[in-house]
Amino acid sequence: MQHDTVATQPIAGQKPGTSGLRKKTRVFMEPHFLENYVQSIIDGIGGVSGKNLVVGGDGRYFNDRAIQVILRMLAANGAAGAIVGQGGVLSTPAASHLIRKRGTAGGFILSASHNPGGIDADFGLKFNGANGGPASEAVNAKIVEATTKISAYHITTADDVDLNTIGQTALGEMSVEIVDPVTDYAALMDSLFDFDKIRALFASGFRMRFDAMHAVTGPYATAILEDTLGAAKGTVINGTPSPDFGGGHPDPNPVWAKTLMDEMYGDNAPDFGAASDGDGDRNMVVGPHQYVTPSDSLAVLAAHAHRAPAYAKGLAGVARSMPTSGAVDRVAAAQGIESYETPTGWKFFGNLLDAGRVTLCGEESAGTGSDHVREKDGLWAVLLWLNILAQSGQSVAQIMEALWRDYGRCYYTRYDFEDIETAKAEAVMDGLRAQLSNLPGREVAGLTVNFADEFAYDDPVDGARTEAQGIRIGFEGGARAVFRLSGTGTVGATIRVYLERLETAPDALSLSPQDALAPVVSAALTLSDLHNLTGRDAPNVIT
Ligand code: VG1
Ligand code: CO
Repeated sequence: MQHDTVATQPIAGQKPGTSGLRKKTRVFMEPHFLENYVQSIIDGIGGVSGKNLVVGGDGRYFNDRAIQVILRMLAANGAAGAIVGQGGVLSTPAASHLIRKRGTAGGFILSASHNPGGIDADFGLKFNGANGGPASEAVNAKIVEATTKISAYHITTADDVDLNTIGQTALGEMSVEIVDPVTDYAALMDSLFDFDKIRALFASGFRMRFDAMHAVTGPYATAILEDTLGAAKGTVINGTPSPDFGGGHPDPNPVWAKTLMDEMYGDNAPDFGAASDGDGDRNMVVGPHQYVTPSDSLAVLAAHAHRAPAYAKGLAGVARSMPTSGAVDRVAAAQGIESYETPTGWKFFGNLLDAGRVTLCGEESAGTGSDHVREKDGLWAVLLWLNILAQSGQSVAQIMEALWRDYGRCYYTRYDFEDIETAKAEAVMDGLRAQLSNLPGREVAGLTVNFADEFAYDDPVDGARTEAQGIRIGFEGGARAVFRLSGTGTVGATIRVYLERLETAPDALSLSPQDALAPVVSAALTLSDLHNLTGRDAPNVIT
């Protein structure tokens, strides 16, 4: 078999500090673009000679073509073997599990996650390491460096590999194994949860709706919820993955999962609703007439995880990303376990999980997970919720009421200002940065600032320091506003404003989140001067 070496120049343009690359699909499809980035990953991780790697993606437009290129490049670069999800499909948590289970050197995951798919939408590619998690900051830095130095890539000339037939094949010297994407993942879920209890819950008439949003979790959710656990046929909606996610935005939040929200807030709502994102690592949970914020969901899982077999011995510790509300900290404090605050992005949980310091972790952006894999895991969170509901006999409303009564309620919302000119977004952040030291003691919108800083993180395991991870402004009484720029957008800059307010008084636990947060919103917008600096008077998305 012939291997070609093709001369190229640095074009990938991965920004330092980011994991993987997300770009417009058409950019990935430009001649040599994908090849250029794949070779940069291979060079950045020290080559793939003799290594085994997992390859799979969320099935979005260009997934199958990109996988053929990656396989031909792995073969040309001397890889021993590739394990590929049938049809080129693997959810991100399933890929993480496969890397761990098969002990591979890592894997290539093709996804732009919650970003829309299609030829005019977004595509993405990232590398996960041998622990199954997103490449560490150190490995990412090497990949970024490789993108700036690349001068050639290696590729095999060969026909396409048949990705649809399960079994062993080969591409030149490299073995290729096509595996069922669901089997291993479903077995892992079975090992963590009490499937008999959940089966009994469904058998008792418990009704659920799971919105797979035309994305990768459809086959996983159908196999596990309907075929294994006995949920009624039709429990899973939008369950057939499509290359453009049915023209939708596969982001499980109240705005984009509107079909599900309408049903859960309508007459005769099911007992439990959930949704997942493009690549299956995020989850949204909603009870009848009751949206559960991801920050609260993490706190619920921490408070009740012991009800599931895998966590019956209790948790080693928990971790949350900095913008996530403090709800889980309050649960951890009550259990006498450590709660870590990390920068945004799952890669920062990796060391804590590997070192056994934490069992559960989560982010306000609808990501929760545990030490069972090294990615957030949408369906896992839904199954843990189901296990908790089945074992406790409580409803979502009862679980939430008890959480707020026992630990106080962290009202929470996030405002996203999208597609802002980069210079204007930087001006907002610079403006805040410049006033940080003058803020403590200042009163804004009836709230007094008690601390203000720019978040930096010292990894407790390897000591690595990560700076400039968002601006935090705390107010007396436990309210907080956080500002940061998104690292996953593909057009302009996105400013995220995270707003939170803690209430512990029994008569303040059932306010409307909007009313409860109004003063924090007003303080945040005043302090940042966001409207003037960006010309935007309203966020694009409120979650
Ligand atoms: C967003 C979320 C962050 C999440 C990241 C990847 O990042 O805020 O919490 O880890 O997406 O999630 P940013 O930088 O845009 O705020 V996924 O499901 O898109 O891989
Ligand atoms: Co995702």
